[in-house]
Amino acid sequence: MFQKILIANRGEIALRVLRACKELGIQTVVVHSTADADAMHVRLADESVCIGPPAARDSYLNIHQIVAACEITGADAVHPGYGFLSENAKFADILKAHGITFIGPSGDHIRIMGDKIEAKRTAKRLGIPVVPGSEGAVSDPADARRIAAEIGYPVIIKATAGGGGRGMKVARSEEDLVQALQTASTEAGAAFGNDEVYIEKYLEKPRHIEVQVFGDGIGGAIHLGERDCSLQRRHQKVWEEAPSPALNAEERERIGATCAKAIADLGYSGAGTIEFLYENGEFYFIEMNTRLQVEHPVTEAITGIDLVHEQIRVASGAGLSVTQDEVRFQGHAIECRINAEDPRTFTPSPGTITHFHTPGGLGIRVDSGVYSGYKIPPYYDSLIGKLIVHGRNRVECMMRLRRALDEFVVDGIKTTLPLFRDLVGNPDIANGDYDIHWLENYLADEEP
Ligand code: MV4
Repeated sequence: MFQKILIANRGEIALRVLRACKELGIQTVVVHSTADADAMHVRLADESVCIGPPAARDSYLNIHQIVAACEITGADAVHPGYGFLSENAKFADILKAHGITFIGPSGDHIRIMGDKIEAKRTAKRLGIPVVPGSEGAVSDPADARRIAAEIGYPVIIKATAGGGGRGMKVARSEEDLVQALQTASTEAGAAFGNDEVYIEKYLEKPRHIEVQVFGDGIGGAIHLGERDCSLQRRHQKVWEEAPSPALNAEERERIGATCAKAIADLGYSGAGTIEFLYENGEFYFIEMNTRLQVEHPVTEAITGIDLVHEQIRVASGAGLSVTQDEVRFQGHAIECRINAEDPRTFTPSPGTITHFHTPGGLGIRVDSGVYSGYKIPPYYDSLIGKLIVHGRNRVECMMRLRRALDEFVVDGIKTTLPLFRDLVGNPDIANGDYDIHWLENYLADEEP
């Protein structure tokens, strides 16, 4: 097992990883920017190293500074959290070259999944159902026309280097197609330095359902069920739940088993998330994330498994602490992302939190690094905490969530809490009746 882990992140996830390290009796080092000297995880860590100014590119994204911090402190592993360097293949490779363990998959597996065409080709080869579309990149308008005619309109054009919704264009007819191809390619070139695009059948009203997988690093793999993350705004998840209100036990078992087998065959190591669009009872692979996700606590709630413990175990060569047969899904969990933002316009609202009071009681978990008197710096994303609620079933979970939201106090800044107080009372949400467009439509209708 590792002696000392360096946490290359900030905010609630840095604290989350720190807690797992403490439970495992592993020494902790945190790296932080000058803007984060007052952060809770910096206070709680055994050691801390200031690695640069506020701008992420000069601190949390500065590979050389982080490697130097490892060398100085003698850390033998790095947990990257999510965002920042968590899906940077070069970072994984450099750490390895320095004899430091990257707590995550190999650089090669990160690279494959970072290329959306390569990811899709790999998924298909491994028996995962994919969205019908072009086999690879498309640049010739004549090829595009032929492929689109084959799969049928509407189609969507996506950037190979994209992901997270950037650089996509929908074409509803052959007349739109050539223009969409041109625009998507130009935008992709400008945004990612790679103008390659591919074509898929456009699904009109799918749900976003993702499967949590874990490769044990020694040839095996398990799945931990799915999360429904359909409630998003501008490709930012707002509310996530497990299990998905749309799936039955048989569908869950089938897609889970397919994903676990694929991950084992790939020889993948560590936590992963296989993202699907789900429509009319069918799953369609879109992307795979090779990191721990923000919404991992809903999976922890329904399985009782600590995903960060498992990541650390697997990275150290100890394998997983559970077999697939030992995984039991219990009850229902919902996560609300509490952002320092205006609840209607989502404009960031940094500043000082004058009062912070979190809800408690049975089935309530709050993951947050903030406290009364904490000043939210303006340089990073606006997530200040996550409320995760667990109940024996979805109805109980919703009752508890409503109560917990009433108890939650964050004064001094604007937060998205009022949005969740609205959502928890909405009939569609109560019924689990929503797709990937529901929230944007709801917000558009609510506008004054
Ligand atoms: C799609 C799609 C419809 N059809 N692909 C957006 C983010 C990226 N991960 C994939 N995305 C989509 N891909 C096909 N073939 C619709 C979306 C999409 C979406 C997906 C998940 C959650 C929210 C979304 C919002 C708009 C569009």
